[in-house]
Amino acid sequence: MRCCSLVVLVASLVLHAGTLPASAQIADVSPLCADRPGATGASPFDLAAAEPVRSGARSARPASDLNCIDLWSTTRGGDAVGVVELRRPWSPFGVTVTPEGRHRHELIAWIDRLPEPSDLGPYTAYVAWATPLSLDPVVRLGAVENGRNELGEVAFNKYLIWVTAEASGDATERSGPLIVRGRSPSARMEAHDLMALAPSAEEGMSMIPPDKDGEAWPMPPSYEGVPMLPGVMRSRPRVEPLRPLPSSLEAADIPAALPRQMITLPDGGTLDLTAGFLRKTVAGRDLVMMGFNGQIPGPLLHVPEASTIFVNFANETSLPTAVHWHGLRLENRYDGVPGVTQDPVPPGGSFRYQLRFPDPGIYWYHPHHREDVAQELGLAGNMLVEPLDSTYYNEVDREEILMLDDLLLGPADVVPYGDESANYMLMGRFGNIFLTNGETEYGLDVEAGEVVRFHLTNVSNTRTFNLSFRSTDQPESAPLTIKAVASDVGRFERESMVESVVLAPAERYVVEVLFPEPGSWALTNQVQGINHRQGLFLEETTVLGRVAASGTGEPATAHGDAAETATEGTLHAPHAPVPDFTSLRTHDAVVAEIDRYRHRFDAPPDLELLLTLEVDSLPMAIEQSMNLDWVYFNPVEWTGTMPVMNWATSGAEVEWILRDPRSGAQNMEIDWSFRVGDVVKIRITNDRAAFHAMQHPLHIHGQRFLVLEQNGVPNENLVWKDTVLLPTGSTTDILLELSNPGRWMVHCHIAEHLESGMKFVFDVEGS
Ligand SMILES: [Cu+2]
Repeated sequence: MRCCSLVVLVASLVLHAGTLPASAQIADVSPLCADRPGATGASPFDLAAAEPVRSGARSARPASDLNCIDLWSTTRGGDAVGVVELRRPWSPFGVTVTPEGRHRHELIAWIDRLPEPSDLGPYTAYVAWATPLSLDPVVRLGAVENGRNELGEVAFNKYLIWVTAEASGDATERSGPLIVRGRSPSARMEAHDLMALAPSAEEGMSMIPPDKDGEAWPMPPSYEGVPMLPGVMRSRPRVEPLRPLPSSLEAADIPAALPRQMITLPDGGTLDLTAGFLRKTVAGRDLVMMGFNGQIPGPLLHVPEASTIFVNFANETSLPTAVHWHGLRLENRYDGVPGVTQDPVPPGGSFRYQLRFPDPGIYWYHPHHREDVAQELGLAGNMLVEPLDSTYYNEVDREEILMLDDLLLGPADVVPYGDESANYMLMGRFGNIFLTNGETEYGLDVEAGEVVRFHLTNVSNTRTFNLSFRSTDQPESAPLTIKAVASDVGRFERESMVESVVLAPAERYVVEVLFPEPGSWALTNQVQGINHRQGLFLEETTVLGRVAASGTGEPATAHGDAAETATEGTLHAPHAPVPDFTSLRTHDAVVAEIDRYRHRFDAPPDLELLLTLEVDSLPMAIEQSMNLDWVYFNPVEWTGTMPVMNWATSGAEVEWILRDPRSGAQNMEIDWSFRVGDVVKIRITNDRAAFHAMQHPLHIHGQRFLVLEQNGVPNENLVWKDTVLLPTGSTTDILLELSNPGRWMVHCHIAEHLESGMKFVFDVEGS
């Protein structure tokens, strides 16, 4: 739809830059920011160059505007100009944030044409500073000069960069005149002009009938503290509501949910697994949900590495379904993707799966047919694949398998889903109730000094978590240090210490935590949402559970779900003293395995993908409001601050797209084919110019891959993955190993994006 104007505008920008004399360009600016006006030497007074897409031609906005800060001169600075790259410091995760969820950036500034400081007055040096828009505090970044300057790390939400002339390069407080300055990309967000929007909001109403069936759609929960525009408030989804329930005959026999059971299976073992309805009380509502074997989460399958098991699956729900075994490099016909590897299992039907587990680690299983409905209603379980090598992990005192989720509840029941297609199609369906292992409050008792290994899986439809352990006595103190050990398909090359864990839908991380002293720690999700209407960041802090560390030396007492403690008790290691928690292992076997591929890392990409979306016939109030949001997108949309707008969108208006830019094919038109043994480098660009750009956790079935670099910055500590978080406006290179023959799906793991069609299938022929 917007492709043609994109091409024309990009071309005109390139021509514009190309007409500048080469001598005016700043040398050696990173490729990420090379197209910025400061870098190309454009006049600082050429506002068209500074904001090239202000006049409705938004498709031309390059990703650099989310990752670079333009520096402009004040009158005193003359021709001085510059650009600052916001480079992500390395972390084990797809984005690097503080425990509060603020994005961390290393700032690298290229500055040119600064005059001699002494020409301006009694000054000898220039100093750079960063300050939030409140102007307090003003943080010294360091002395700067013409050329490249490393300014250290900044993690403010919205901020300004100043360069001032100072009497000394060592100045610790700013006192001299401002010479060049810039503002963070996020600082472009301003409060929406409600007066400008109001007429279009009313006008938009004629585009959407209030409701085809009277009041079939109850209004969804709002986001506390963020009111919506009146026009948006009157929008309704164009699809009918869907709330899967058992037939009235069956309803009386629906059992109450059971706690999760751990089922240990030997090589060759068989599991009977039934998806069905159950009753569960969540946050005071008595709900009919779904579960595997009557449990939420589903049974925890505990199997040895390199084993094969059989699963007799039966569908006793009212929806066609199938079970996908996420992350397993198994035989293709058991991958559980309806329409690709099998027919959907109808209500009352069954299917026998054969699973093999070539890789140790934590995996999970869930439906791959309307997963926006069935997975959210409770159909998800974990598989813990026990390594054959007893030294694979560190010695710890106990292991916990945590499934992180959220659920969207109205006053009495689950908010209905879309029938003909999913709704919440723009951002995905954020829940308003957090569930950890199916419960609103997770509890764990340990003894002070114990180390716990947590196997974390995010099974939510769209929410990305930022998890930390904070002292409940001193919530302002630094959170506990977390050791990142492994991710989706194995261990990192090297263990590393972090303060919080970023977990996108379908990703897994294995981490270890030392509870150093008696006390209580809150498992906390802390993120920065955006109040788009006011152009403000909004901190959201949610306590998901508590870990109590006793100092008495007595055995830990049961807490929380007693049955679960009993069934998973065999995972508790003996209380031997644990080796020094602060030591970090390098996993030589992982390094050696990846060494086979390193010669490919710097090769040009073999294939490319562009992640974008097309919208059609959106209600005008929503479209107008989103036009204003487009000025800035957070690398991650952490929470659902625009629930009504999001709720009113469905497949009728929104299509999320995976596009092969070389062929123009998109979604199921893409027909890549490979042979077993192929290794391909794929460059994935998350289109900043998309009408509503956001992150996508991209999942590749049946294979494994390495994340080589993001925005041109190499990944310095690799791990095999099956799902990668692609931040808004970023470019990510992955190296995909084709080890497993068959027809395999690639898709966004935001359940609603998948439902809108954001998927394709590639073929791998046997060698
Ligand atoms: Cu997506």
